[in-house]
Amino acid sequence: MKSVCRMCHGGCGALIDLENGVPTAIHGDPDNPTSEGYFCIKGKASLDLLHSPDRLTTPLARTGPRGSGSFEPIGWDEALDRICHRLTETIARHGPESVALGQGTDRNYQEWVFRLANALGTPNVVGPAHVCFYPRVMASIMTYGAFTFCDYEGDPEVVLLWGSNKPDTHSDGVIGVKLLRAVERGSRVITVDPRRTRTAARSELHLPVRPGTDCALALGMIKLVVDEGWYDRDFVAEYTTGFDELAEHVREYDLERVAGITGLEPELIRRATRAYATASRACIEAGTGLSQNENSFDTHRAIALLCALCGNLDAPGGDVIWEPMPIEGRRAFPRSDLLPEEQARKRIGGDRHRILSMSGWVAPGDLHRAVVTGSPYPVTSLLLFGSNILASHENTELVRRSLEKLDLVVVCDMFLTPTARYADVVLPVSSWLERDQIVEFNSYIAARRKVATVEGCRSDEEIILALAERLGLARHFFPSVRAALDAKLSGIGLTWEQFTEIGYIRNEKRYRKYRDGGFRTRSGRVDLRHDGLKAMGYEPFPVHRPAPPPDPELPYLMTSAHPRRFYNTEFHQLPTTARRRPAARVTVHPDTAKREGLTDGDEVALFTRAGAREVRMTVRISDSVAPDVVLADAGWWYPGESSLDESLRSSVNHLTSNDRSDMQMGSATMRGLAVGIRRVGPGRG
Ligand SMILES: Nc1nc2c(c(=O)[nH]1)N[C@H]1C(S)=C(S)[C@@H](COP(=O)(O)OP(=O)(O)OC[C@H]3O[C@@H](n4cnc5c(=O)[nH]c(N)nc54)[C@H](O)[C@@H]3O)O[C@H]1N2
Ligand SMILES: Nc1nc2c(c(=O)[nH]1)N[C@H]1C(S)=C(S)[C@@H](COP(=O)(O)OP(=O)(O)OC[C@H]3O[C@@H](n4cnc5c(=O)[nH]c(N)nc54)[C@H](O)[C@@H]3O)O[C@H]1N2
Ligand code: SF4
Ligand SMILES: [Mo]
Repeated sequence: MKSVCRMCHGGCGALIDLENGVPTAIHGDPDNPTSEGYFCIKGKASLDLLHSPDRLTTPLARTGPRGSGSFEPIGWDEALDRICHRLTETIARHGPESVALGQGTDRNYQEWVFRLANALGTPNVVGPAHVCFYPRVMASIMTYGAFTFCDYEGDPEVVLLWGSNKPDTHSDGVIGVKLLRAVERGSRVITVDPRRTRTAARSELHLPVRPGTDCALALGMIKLVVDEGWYDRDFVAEYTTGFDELAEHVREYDLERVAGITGLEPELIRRATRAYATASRACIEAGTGLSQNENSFDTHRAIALLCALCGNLDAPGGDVIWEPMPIEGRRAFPRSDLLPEEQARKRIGGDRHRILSMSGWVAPGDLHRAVVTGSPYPVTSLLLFGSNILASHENTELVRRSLEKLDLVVVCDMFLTPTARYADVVLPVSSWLERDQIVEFNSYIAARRKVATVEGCRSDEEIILALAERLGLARHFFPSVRAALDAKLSGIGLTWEQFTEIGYIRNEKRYRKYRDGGFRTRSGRVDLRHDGLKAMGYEPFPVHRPAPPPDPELPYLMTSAHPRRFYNTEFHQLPTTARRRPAARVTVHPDTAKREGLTDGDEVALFTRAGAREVRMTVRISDSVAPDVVLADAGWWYPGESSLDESLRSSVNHLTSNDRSDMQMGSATMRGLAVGIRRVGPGRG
């Protein structure tokens, strides 16, 4: 049976062998036109996930204190009735905004979560959007009126991987395989990353930037492009606003100063800028390495400006504006029209992180503070659909206090995660092999097929339909998931049944669409200067905000990356992925190891301010990071530990906080955080 893998964001074609209706093996589908048979270690762990003995298979109701992990099994009807009874009570008392919904990393049911929120009338959906993809999405939308993706099939001369480790984090057919093919056909790669990744080591140029300083680098590159005349004069004249003022704005970002801020050689910055700006076709893959600090939105906006200036916007081999297929998908399915304007205005943090709020999300720090303080109004309930927030949201201590204060916590998950232990009701969900879904990417849509059943589990879509019905919202939904899939496809004249026979439809790509009708911005052009941002109280041009002065007690800049074998906080209980990585790792330079008396494999404590929790990790010594940088694994928890503290002992978000966050998006500083390091003893494994 053919399906589409969902062990990461990717969408590799999967072939599943079935014996008597039970999946027994899984491989990459060589006939899939995007992934061409590629299948990674996470994909291969899919059957571990399907058959994991740790899977939850019945709803659970809490019997002990929050966090204790004491539950009793209950039936589905009872669980759903209990939840809806409590929700109805809180909505009657405090209004629908007292109910927050939560979603983790983007999954193919995200639009269902937003539809439920909109139908309920709550503007509060919390998630990691602020530190993930949305700083880039919103910078792009604010600048071009649309979102772009790298056109690897258009044979870029230069690919700039900027805070993005795509070959490891998106090795799939949507990005990784296409990038690889482009490189095979001659694309040159430039990598901007504090760490010498496998890709950085093979790149034509590697810029080992100091964590958190990319905004200064981007502004310095813009200045070079302007000064050297490396920009596309015709495009700038005809399709942009504010060029002269931008040229004036970047004057203070001269090469020497930018080199000082970023720790890079001036000549290296110049070579990289020249290579990118003078290439006839070039694209920028701007990743999460840029989205987790107080400059996140302005960094992505500066990069968006650089792309436009150099004439690479919507150009072959450049950054191409996405035109979604006419299905009822990510854009239309959430039904934002159902949320009354006066409710939308109540979105928590909407007055602080306005650009994030425009995208419909609430930043975790804003939500948890509101829960704990009761201000600006009571938030009493949290329904989480696939998010282990005690490990993934910044500021773990605040998250824990919030989970303790809430009247109702519901967690839909496959496993009893640390977050699920805090729930009043846990609902067991199905894995991707147990679901019918439409998978929507920029380059194609495809059918994910239900090939297995784990008794007792339901999909998020089924749970949302059941909740909607009990809450009297059925009129905004569908009689079944199948009916919803049919409705989603009606725009292309197919039913789900017909679509599964085709399996895969490619999206047509068109270049330079702005030539008929301009850009979808207020001016119809690319707003280099953005007056809308100014009206909201922000700078009309990107500005680099420097880090606080160094603290001798906390001499290292900690950053992190998403690990190759795991997926955010997932797969730590699966034999295929967890076998060779029993503990979280922090990479330190040999000079650091010498100064701190560390040997490879030691257990160390990472710490920030006095009195705050420490994080325990295993040391790996390598000169792939600079002497003042340490790189810690993100997203760790230990499923086998019965104590919550032990289970979360390597979770880096004990160290992160909301002290320095991005003004527009609320992005927390997870990369470029000052820490100290101390040897604890020999390693645990
Ligand atoms: N310090 C630091 N923190 C980070 C990051 C970082 O780099 N550094 N990265 C950030 C980023 S980019 C992201 S996206 C977030 C990720 O944060 P989250 O999305 O919260 O990721 P996970 O914690 O892995 O949560 C996924 C949970 O959903 C469950 N799950 C999997 N599939 C399904 C499903 O189909 N339905 C349901 N209901 N549950 C499912 C999994 O078992 C898991 O417990 O973390 C952010 N936090
Ligand atoms: N295998 C695997 N794949 C994943 C995930 C996973 O957990 N595992 N998570 C998924 C999710 S939710 C996301 S958002 C994406 C993220 O995918 P990417 O965008 O590739 O993000 P990361 O791997 O988090 O970080 C990219 C690179 O940024 C570097 N970096 C760290 N700090 C800085 C900095 O200050 N500046 C610059 N320029 N670079 C920096 C890191 O060393 C890393 O190599 O991956 C997705 N794919
Ligand atoms: S890259 Fe992603 S989609 Fe492809 S096999 Fe691996 S986990 Fe699955
Ligand atoms: Mo993410």
